[in-house]
Amino acid sequence: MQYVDVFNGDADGLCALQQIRLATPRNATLVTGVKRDIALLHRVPVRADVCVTVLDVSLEENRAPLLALLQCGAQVEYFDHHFAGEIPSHPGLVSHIDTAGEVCTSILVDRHLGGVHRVWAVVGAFGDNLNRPARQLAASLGLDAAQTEALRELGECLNYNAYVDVEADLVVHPAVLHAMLRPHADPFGLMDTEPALRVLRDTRLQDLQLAGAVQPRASTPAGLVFMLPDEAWSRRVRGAWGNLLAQASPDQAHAILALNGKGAYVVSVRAPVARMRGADALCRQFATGGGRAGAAGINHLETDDLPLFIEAFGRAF
Ligand SMILES: [Mn+2]
Repeated sequence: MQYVDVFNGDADGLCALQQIRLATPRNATLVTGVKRDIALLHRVPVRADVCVTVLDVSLEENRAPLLALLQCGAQVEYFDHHFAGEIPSHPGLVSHIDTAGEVCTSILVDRHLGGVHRVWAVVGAFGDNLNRPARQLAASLGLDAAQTEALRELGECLNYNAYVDVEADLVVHPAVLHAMLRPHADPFGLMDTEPALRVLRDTRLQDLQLAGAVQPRASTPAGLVFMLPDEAWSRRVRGAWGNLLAQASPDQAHAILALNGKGAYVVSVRAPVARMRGADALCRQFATGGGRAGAAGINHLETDDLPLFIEAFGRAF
């Protein structure tokens, strides 16, 4: 039997797999990538003697290769919290899918395992920005404030790593991170003893410092528009920096632009935290825009359309 572990390379995917492999050690082939690389199942060989564990990637996005595997006689166990569409009914598939708001894959695995490696579910939930459930799980373990804070930092650093567009911008490949975490049932102290994690922590801090020195490109009564240089650190920092800006100035909207590698801008917009609305409506005025009321984006804004965007931003909030 060939075992394959397919997992999202972010904190939630890593911490879901960590719990499973601590509970059931198994030498599996790893299939993973950056956070937005979610079509992963097509990389698994379609054979009857393959046993696949899938973590934290949408079933809907992986439906065709999943059906091919099941039809071929493979065994698949699937844990996820993203949109799934109709879940196939097949004797080869065991699914643990829950798309409720305050759930992530690490929490689903924690439920499945009866909490035996819950400390890693706390790390995964913090990484997926689910602070309330993460703190509840930490409290159920009797962790104090400093321990909880250490798990939050670990989760955020693991997540920071995966938040890039392409593998070339990763600080550490998620498969390498998995191998590094794997021997450790206890995450405390890892941040200080594992060189790769120290690199992640330092990189994140340096990137945030570089971003903090960038002056706004435009300032409107509604908020600020920033343009980041075309550098790897810009691509890593966008999401984390947007969150920090939003928290630091809750009455202001923020837009962060950077080149998208195709001669145009990619745009992230955050509505003012104090009134989480308007970001999606703004972005949908442009052909490749979309998202949620509080956080939205445009994948491809022609550089000539920058003044148009700034004007629309000023009116949107
Ligand atoms: Mn997740």
